[in-house]
Amino acid sequence: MSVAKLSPVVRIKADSDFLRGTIVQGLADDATGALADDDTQLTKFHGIYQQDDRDLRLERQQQRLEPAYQFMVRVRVPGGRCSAAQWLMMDDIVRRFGNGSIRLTTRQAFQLHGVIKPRLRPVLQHINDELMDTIAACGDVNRNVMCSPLPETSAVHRQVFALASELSDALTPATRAYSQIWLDGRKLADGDETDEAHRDKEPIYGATYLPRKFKIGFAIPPRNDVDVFSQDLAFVAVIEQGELAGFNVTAGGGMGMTHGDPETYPRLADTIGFCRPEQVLAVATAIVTIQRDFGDRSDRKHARFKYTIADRGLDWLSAELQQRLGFALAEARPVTFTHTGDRFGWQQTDDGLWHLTLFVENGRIADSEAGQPLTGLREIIRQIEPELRLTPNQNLILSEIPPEKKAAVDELTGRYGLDRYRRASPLRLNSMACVGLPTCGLAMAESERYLPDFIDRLDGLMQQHRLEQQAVTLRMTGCPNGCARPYISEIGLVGKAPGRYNLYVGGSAGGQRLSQQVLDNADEAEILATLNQWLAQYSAEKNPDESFGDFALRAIVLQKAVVPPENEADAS
Ligand code: SRM
Ligand code: SF4
Repeated sequence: MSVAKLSPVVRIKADSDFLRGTIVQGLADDATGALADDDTQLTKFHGIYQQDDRDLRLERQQQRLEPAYQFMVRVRVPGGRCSAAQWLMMDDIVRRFGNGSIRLTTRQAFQLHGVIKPRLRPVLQHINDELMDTIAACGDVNRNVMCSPLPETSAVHRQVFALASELSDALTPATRAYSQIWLDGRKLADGDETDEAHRDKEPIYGATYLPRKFKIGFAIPPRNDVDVFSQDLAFVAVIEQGELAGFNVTAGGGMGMTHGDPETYPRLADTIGFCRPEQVLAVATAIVTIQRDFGDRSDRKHARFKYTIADRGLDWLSAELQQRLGFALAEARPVTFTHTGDRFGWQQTDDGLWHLTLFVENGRIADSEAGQPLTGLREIIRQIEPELRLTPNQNLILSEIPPEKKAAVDELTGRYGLDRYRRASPLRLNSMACVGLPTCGLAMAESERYLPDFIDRLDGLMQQHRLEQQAVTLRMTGCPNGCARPYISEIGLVGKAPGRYNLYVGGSAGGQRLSQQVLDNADEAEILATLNQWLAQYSAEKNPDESFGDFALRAIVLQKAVVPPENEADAS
């Protein structure tokens, strides 16, 4: 490919001296709250997005002020596990340096919003002090590695989580830029900056990193909470006689698309074989380097691994993989997924410890006149010192609690109103919204701020049709990028313009099937009227145990003949 055809971001990366650019100079410039344009591409690799408060845009424009620049900082939490001390650090920094809220993401990470430029360094230093980091939380690299947070068999979970964690470390960029820029040259939590051999070489990524972001997840069936079919690469645990036999490997999933551009589309991953636990690192590294070498670097809209696979085919991938590995993947083994959602309330694992999954609506934890969940969690975590697990559905598990502390946890969660999981409808408990307005620069419609009200109204319809106990996955995004994975939910709403959404239905409860668009650019009244009609039909005509997604496919989507038959994935 000629240099002229490369996308501009490739040049920014190549010229950046391993992700440095002029970030240090930009931080020192107090004439503006922003960084240089090129540097805003580079800070993503450091887990930092430049944003502005979109609620204030017009007012600032009228006052001839620059936009209200602020930064979103994403903290990596491999497998979603963090300690009580790490949580308390996050609580402290959002109160002191952010907008007073912790945001749990759909990839089991933390986000804090509203950090102004002079506070970026202190924030990253506090995060580093608790042995966490933000490097590679965003950017054209492997992102936060996901892992089912609460499988019932604790020994298998420990093994799978250990692999997810090891892989996360192996794929972390090696550049010292992060440490030099943000930590004033201090050592990265577990890095070694004195080692010349590792200095500013990127053995896996190279100087221009990957063509685009890359995402990996580990699932433990029957849970598909990490939504394996939406990941660039995923490992599905195969458990035989209670032991971890290995993993089915899936590749080429992705959600993002652009309205009106048929060259872009959500794609389900394909199952490409089986590997043993000790082969995971090699397989992942080989796949990442295949995407590094063959991914499209000319068009960022066509640069995800899903397009590399769609263009070149699975036979090509298998051959390339075998050549790099020196062995072929074995045949995939049977596995079954039943659900993508979280199981709320208390669960005990086979080591005798208890885990309490709390519902966090759209992942946002902030104190307000309506309640004090942030403060409540701080008190519980100080007193009980649980391990915390962030779920792939934006919820939170107070984990590893000994039986004698259970009653105290119940009392505290009740006192601070953190026990909504006991009262909320199954529809709400299975819902997710992306961040959207006012911070996301790409949002076309509201999502996080709007979904709770929309659910109030949809809950009313569910009751009317005697479906109030029915769990249906409902996901909303403010644009077609798919951050809440709406294209594999049973009901998906994808923002198109203020107050207007495309409606998708027909995804499966286990996340193996893409949903199909049934309404375009519809307002709330049209969406609710349409769903009302289908819920009535579902209530009257569904087969025993038939999910809304399966019914919608059979009775709505296929009747309209809009679904291509190949839109179903199989993990085995
Ligand atoms: Fe996302 C971009 C938020 C998970 C697909 N995503 C963004 C940005 C950074 C907007 C931007 O580029 O300026 C959003 C920041 C909003 C804000 O104000 O905080 C954003 N994405 C999120 C989060 C916080 C949504 C949430 O509500 O939890 C999730 C953070 C995950 C994490 O911890 O790493 C988040 N994003 C996802 C997912 C779901 C997943 O990974 O499982 C997807 C779909 C899967 C996929 O990647 O295909 C996703 N985000 C995108 C895309 C479309 C990528 C594509 O291939 O087209 C963009 C836009 C882009 O990259 O150009 C995007
Ligand atoms: Fe922003 Fe769109 Fe992602 Fe929502 S789906 S957070 S609006 S990029």
